[in-house]
Amino acid sequence: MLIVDRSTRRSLFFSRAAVWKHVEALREAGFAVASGDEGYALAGIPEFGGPAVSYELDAPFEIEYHDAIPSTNVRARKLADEGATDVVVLADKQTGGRGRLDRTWHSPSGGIWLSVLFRPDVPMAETPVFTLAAAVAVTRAAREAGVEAVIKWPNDVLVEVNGEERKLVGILTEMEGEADRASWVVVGIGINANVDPDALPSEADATSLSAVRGEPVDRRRFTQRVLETFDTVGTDPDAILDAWRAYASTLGREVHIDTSDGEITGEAVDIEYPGSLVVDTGGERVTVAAGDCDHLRPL
Ligand code: BT5
Repeated sequence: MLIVDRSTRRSLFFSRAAVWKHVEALREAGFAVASGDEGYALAGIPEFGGPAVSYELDAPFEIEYHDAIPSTNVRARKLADEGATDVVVLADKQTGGRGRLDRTWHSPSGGIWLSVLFRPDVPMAETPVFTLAAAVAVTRAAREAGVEAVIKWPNDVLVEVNGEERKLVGILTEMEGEADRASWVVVGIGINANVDPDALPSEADATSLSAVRGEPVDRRRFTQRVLETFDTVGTDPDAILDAWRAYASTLGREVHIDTSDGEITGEAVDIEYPGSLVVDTGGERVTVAAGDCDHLRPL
């Protein structure tokens, strides 16, 4: 059977049975393949799933998809222990999703729950920059989908609904290694995509892309855009910081931050590599590496 590779224009020869086997595999993965006199043609891509996200993905990640899994971060950490890299664990639903400090992350079906496992050549202390990169990637994808998302330091993506900021995305970055070099990094990103906000905890002040848009988002494309931006922006610290500043709702706001060393209140004035917030407390400028942040009132 003659097949023409469109990119190289070379003709390839396969047996009819080999082609049929591939077409059947595509159909089993949910792709619609039409057959006619001219041969086979791709007629439909599944809404979500591993093959769907891999198809035309412009980023070097292998996708491991699960309809349901306890936690994509836990699975990615296991893959890290086994030596894997450049893998994205993706799920439609999590049954044991985790936030920071072992908080629960609600992950009903219809969301985009994913963890990116990679092995960057950076010291451990610089890994917070990947949380910023993930926030930038999701915010950009949300804006492309018509949702005016903003970033709240350090790890939330929010959107304003009726004058109130509601949480759309949470990010949990985990890593292991020696001080001078991380062995692996797992960036977990939880996106309330096509989820009914009533299925999320009321105290979380959460919303979803579908609730804000009034219609579902294309989860395949959205996931691809997040991974593509994460892959390109993630290697350029200046680009990350510039994009982060442009999307941040925290800068210029009065904030209250709970840190392991105590509480800080003041005006958030800048972000510094690799992800510290600079707060003007009135008397001095304090650099905060980590903490739980509340936006007080607009300045
Ligand atoms: C986070 O923690 O925001 C990080 C969440 C990371 C979730 C992803 S999903 C893929 C990967 N696999 C995992 O197991 N985790 C990652 P934190 O800042 O600690 O916020 C947690 C708080 O957010 C909870 O205490 C709730 O109040 C609230 N919350 C829980 N589920 C939520 C949801 N779906 N949407 C918005 N808020 C939620």
